[in-house]
Amino acid sequence: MATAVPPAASRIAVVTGASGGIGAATARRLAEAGYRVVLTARRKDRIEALAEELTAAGHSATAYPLDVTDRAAVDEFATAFRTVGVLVNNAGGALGADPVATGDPQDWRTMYETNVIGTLNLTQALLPKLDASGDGTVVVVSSTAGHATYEGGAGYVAAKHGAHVLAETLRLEIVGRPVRVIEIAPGMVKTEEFALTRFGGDAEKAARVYEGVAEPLTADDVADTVAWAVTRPPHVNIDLLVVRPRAQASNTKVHRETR
Ligand code: 8X3
Repeated sequence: MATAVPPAASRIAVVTGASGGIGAATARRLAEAGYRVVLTARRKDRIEALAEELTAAGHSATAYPLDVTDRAAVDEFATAFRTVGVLVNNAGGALGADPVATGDPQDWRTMYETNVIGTLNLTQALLPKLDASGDGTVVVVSSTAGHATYEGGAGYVAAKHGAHVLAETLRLEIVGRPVRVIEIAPGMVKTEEFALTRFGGDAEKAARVYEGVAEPLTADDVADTVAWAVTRPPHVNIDLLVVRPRAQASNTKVHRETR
């Protein structure tokens, strides 16, 4: 017999990296779906502003400043909850686009820390609470970089492969428990910060990533897939959802319009 979907209203959804881009858009979507959203990110002012905006719109939203790589802080954060319905591991990002021959090892380390260890920290700390909810969902927002490589991408690709493996392995290990593990792997998404951060604030280099691409995905396009996957009935596990703009056939095959 199909299990009824528990009402979102009483359920908490924690979103990491909620200060902008996909994280902020996902928090909005989940709030609209009725979840009590908890926004986390390092930038307190941004998550507080979003929490206020969502609250003013009649949703339930709170902000909790958090660095996902700080395990002690993550453990302390977890004590705030008895149960958690949804954890969206979105915090992460890319640094640099150098070839393997010249890439900065510190960038590689930082990417591993944020994309993999950050996801590990939150998942470990909240897994008992997700279990306790009776119907928990862990979402890992990975990337198409977690599935295939491209020149200049190795540091980020390695980290995102790590996030992908974490999701796959966790799903095997906790089967039988009331927690789903969903991986959403977006391709080219144009957000205000992803490419800018990758290129150390160089706006020209950042703009080149999307040059001639008619319609890269937006943060909301990805948030829509996260919300869709999360709101399926509890027995339905969307293991992996790859989402790209129509103009992108693979990580290395992108249609660019020339003027
Ligand atoms: C973002 C996709 O192509 O920049 O996660 O690696 S890509």
